[in-house]
Amino acid sequence: MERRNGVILALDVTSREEAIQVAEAVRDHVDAIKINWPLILGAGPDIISEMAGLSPVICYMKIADIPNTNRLIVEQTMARGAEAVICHGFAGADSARACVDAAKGQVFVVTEMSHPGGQEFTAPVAEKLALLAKDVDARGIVAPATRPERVAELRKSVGDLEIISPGVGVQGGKASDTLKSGATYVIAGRTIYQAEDPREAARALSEEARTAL
Ligand code: OMP
Repeated sequence: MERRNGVILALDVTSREEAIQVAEAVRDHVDAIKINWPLILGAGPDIISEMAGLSPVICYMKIADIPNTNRLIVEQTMARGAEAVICHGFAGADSARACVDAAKGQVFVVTEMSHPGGQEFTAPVAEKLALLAKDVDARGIVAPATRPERVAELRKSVGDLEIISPGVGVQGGKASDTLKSGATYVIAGRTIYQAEDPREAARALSEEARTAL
């Protein structure tokens, strides 16, 4: 994917029709679409291929299993046309490495999560998770747009790895602050797909984001 707007759409709708409608409306203003369990369970796994026909796709399968199961999940996902996957690091370096091998490097490792509960267990080990991402040669990390100061700190740990940051809009994060703090892309879901005019919401967000690239 190419960084034209600095925005990734989190497409957490549950119907195939709505997913296609929103994706077609906003795809000029986002650089990729992130697909999570709600859409995969609602529309079936072939939605990954369908979306990949419209935009680069990143899949957040919350992968956090033993290495062999991680490999099987990632192989199934990549075979459907995903560009990258997101995995958790807390299952250990061998589990994350299995994802990296199966995705040929196209893996983002979750560090500190963006919601309030992310401060309970993920924040204290976020730097370790970021270093793990570097050790296993991942493409990048996931860090919280709700805490731009943490994005800046995690940027120091990962050097030139990519940082994708969820939490913009409804969760309270601001795209330009997050990008200025070192994120490569921000991730936004409800603030786009629940807007009265998703295309206009995506256009406005990408305009703000581009000022900070
Ligand atoms: P909105 O809150 O609607 O913008 O959606 C955010 C998206 O990012 C959802 O798909 C979440 O599952 C995802 N996400 C977080 O919100 N916080 C995190 O720490 C990690 C993720 C993620 O890795 O995608």
